Amino acid sequence: MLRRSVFDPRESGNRRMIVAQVRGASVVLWDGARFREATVAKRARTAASVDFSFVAVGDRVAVEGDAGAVRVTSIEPRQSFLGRVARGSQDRIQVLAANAEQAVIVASVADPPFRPGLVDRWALLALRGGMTPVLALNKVDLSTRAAAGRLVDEASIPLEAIYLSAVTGEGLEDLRSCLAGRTSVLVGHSGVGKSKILSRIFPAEEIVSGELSGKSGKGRHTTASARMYLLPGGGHVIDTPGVRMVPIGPMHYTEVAEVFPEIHGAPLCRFRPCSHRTEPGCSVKAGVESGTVPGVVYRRYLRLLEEVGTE
Ligand SMILES: Nc1nc2c(ncn2[C@@H]2O[C@H](COP(=O)(O)OP(=O)(O)OP(=O)(O)O)[C@@H](O)[C@H]2O)c(=O)[nH]1
Ligand SMILES: [Mg+2]
Ligand SMILES: [Zn+2]
Repeated sequence: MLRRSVFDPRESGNRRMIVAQVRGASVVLWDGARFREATVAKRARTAASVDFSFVAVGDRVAVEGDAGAVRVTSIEPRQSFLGRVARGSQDRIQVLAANAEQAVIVASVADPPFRPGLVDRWALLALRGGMTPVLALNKVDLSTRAAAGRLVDEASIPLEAIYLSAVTGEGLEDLRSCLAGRTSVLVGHSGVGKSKILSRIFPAEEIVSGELSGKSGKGRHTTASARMYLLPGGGHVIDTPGVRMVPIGPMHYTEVAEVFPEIHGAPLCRFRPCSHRTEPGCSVKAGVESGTVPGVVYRRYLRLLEEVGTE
């Protein structure tokens, strides 16, 4: 019989944990059994790429230390990330969440109104970071399920869509089964209901969602920083703060086309690569004429091109 090898201090003192929250210079880690605070060693910080946030929720890290004080010594390379251009910088990526399989893009049918262009942007960021984008259209109680379906159909959103209401609970089971056993991140504009949805899925957790607060009725509790919640059957969900802008940052126009199947899957154009804007012999423009490429899709594509350029 094989004898277990002699005690290696690194086996007990150097373990892997998941970042559940980032609090300035310190982090909250999930060690598989409980959450614990930890600091980040300088060498972990300096080893990270300067182009990306050095630590993000969902990161897997190696730690040293004991029950008293845990320290992150290194951050593992990310399997996937959801990032956007950091404010005030064109080339630094702020990583909202790491290592999730899917990005659940939360939108609402009303209050705030549904904006297909934002769904495209999030889908682009998800695909770029190696995550599968899924749409969760919330607040169907403010309209009807059928009308919500029409919003998505008319915009020709190419994603798997879940329709739900965090208030009535309609569709919540569909979302639950979409999340079960997977690692996901919820993204979307402020006020669409991300936290409210999670408070229905994790009733035991204290999740502050944006009810009007205070005597004046003004001031909303919005999520201040990303946080990870654990699913009982395995997997986790990361709640993120709503962002006002979703700049897609530096990207080639051919990447933009990838988010629109009607454009991406169009027959080859005469010139390649083709920006499908002004080039002669463009099959996408022909498709818009003949109706195989919906006009709404083409217009959203053109709007994104204005941001990335066609050079
Ligand atoms: N009618 C209706 N209201 C909802 C629903 N879901 C959430 N709300 C309300 O929408 C508001 C915003 O909800 P939050 O869960 O805080 O939204 P959020 O997406 O987490 O917002 P941020 O944290 O700012 O990104 C709150 O007043 C909720 O009560 C829903 O399904 N139907
Ligand atoms: Mg929130
Ligand atoms: Zn073309």
